[in-house]
Order: sequence, then C-alpha cells, then structure tokens
Amino acid sequence: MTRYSSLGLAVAVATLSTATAVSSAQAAEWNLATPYGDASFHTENTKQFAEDVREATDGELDITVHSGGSLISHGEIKPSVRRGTVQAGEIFMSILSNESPVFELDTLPGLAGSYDEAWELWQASKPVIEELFAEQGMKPLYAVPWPSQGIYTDFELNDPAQFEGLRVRAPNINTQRLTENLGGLPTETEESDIPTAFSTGRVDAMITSVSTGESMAAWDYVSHFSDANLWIPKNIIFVNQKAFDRLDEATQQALMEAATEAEERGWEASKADMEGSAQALEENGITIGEPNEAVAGALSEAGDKLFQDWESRADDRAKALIEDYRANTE
Ligand code: PCA
Repeated sequence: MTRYSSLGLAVAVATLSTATAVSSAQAAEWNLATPYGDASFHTENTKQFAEDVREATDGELDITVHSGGSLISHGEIKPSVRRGTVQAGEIFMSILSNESPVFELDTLPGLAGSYDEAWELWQASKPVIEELFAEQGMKPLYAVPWPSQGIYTDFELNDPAQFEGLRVRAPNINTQRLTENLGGLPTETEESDIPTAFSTGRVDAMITSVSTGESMAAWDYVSHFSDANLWIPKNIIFVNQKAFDRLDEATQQALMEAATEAEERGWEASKADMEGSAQALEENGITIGEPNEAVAGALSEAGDKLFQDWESRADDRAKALIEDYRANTE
C-alpha cells in the first residue's frame, strides 16, 4: 500500500518538480531470498544490509528480504537470481560444490581453522568465485562465515566406532563425504528441516555450527556437541547482473559500499555468535567438548581422504587458489 501511495505522491509532485518525479520513477524494488530464518545472525545481517541500502539511496533501492525459504527453496535461489525472477539471493556457498571444486574450498578439512585463515581463503578464492558467477550473469556482493562445524550426538562421542551406521544430518556434499569416510550414513537436510528430521527419527546426529544448534534448539534432540572445528563455511550474497546494471551509478556505489560494511559486520557477528550460541547451548543442557585423541585421529584420517578426493577432481585453477592461500598464510 505504501508503495502505491508514495508513487501517487511522486506523480503529484511531478507537476511541481520534474527532478523529483524522475528520481522516484527510477526507484527499484528488489527481492532477496534466503533459506535462513530470522533467528540467524546471517539473516539479521542481511536485513541490516537492506536497511542500509534503503537509507543510503533515500529509498531509491528498496530490498525486501524473504527469510526462511519463504519465497524460494534453497536449491532454487541461485537459478532464480540467474533468471532474474528475483534480483538477489543468499545461499550456503558449498551447495554449489557440484558446479566447481572452487565452491568446496571452504568445506575442506585442515585448510582454514580460524577466522583469520577463513578470511584469507575468501580473499584468495573471491576473484575466481566472481568469475564463476559472472559467467552466469550474476555478481557476488559479500560472503559471511558460519562458526566452525562440529558434531552433535545424543551420547558422548568418544570412540570412532560410534560413527558406524550413525545417521548424520549434513548440510552439503563434503559433510556427507566426511560422514561416509567415518562409516556413518549421511542425509542431506536443510537447516529448517532439522527439527523434523530428528523428531521423525530420520537422523541420529548432525554436523553444523553452534549457531544452527542454537537456532534449531538442538537440546530437544541431542545432548553433546563435539567441537571438532572441521571447517568454516560461508554464505554468499549475490545479485542478478542485469538488475545491477539497471541501477544508476550512485545507487550501484551505495549498494557496494553497504555490501562491504555488511561483510565486515557479518564476520564480527559470526565471531560473537560463536560465543553466544555456545553459551546458549550449555545453558540448555548440551555438553560441549573437544574430540578425544581417538576421535580426532579418525576425523583427521577421514578428512585427509576427503582432501585427496578433492585433489583428484580439482582443476589447476582450483589447486592454484590453495597455493595462493597457503603462500599468504605462511
Ligand atoms: N549452518 C547451516 C550451514 C552451516 C551451518 O553452520 C546448516 O547447518 O545448514
């Protein structure tokens, strides 16, 4: 309603001032689809980004964030932005693993184990990721990490044999592969489907962050979190290039500046959430501990296998990115 009334106002003003009418007529309304719910720090950050853009452009670019997969399901977000059905989207980047080994980089064990390393890895991989998106008529705006990934179980995980036959909920391909390497049975499940997966007995365990554990009330289904620091995966926020090109230069610039701020804010929010969520898990009765030697050994072996598997599939460009990253972090 507001939209139409402000448009009506713009038309009225047009008789008085052509300049106002021209700028209002150009105002763009975008939709941004994300699979993650309002309880996620990612969604909070994305909503703040939309607000910042609205403010910086005096409403010339009005982005509505549709959270929790309410507009489009996770797997359809990128194809929809590519087609231009929606102008912008946010996804868990590693769900694109089957498109290029480059999209697996932030779900490889032993590569980036801290936020600083994860940042360097993002810097090293960004140019190629931008190219891959550009080939499909899209433009990445920014990326924000989840806290590192660990393992939730309804028992104390202290023996690698416990993985045998364990049905583990996994958010992406490499988590599934790792689970298989450990002898478990992976099931790919969207974050929002986690409660149902547990309550219907489809899974016994899950691999994810403390953040998702908190937003999905992990204490309703499991008792332990093994802080295995497997990897630090990211969400990526991107737009349809044609929609971007239709914006005037000042609006484009405002958008990119807000994106830079959203990236900085998001990385800090992730760090803060890692602490806050761990505390919330403990307050709700989850026991958090690090893997013992035997479990750590099994994880490291399963991780090595995953890495070798990646190397056998990766092209030279992807391998070169790892070398660049290693050179920068040495
Ligand atoms: N939460 C999301 C992606 C990674 C994470 O920590 C999930 O588990 O689906």
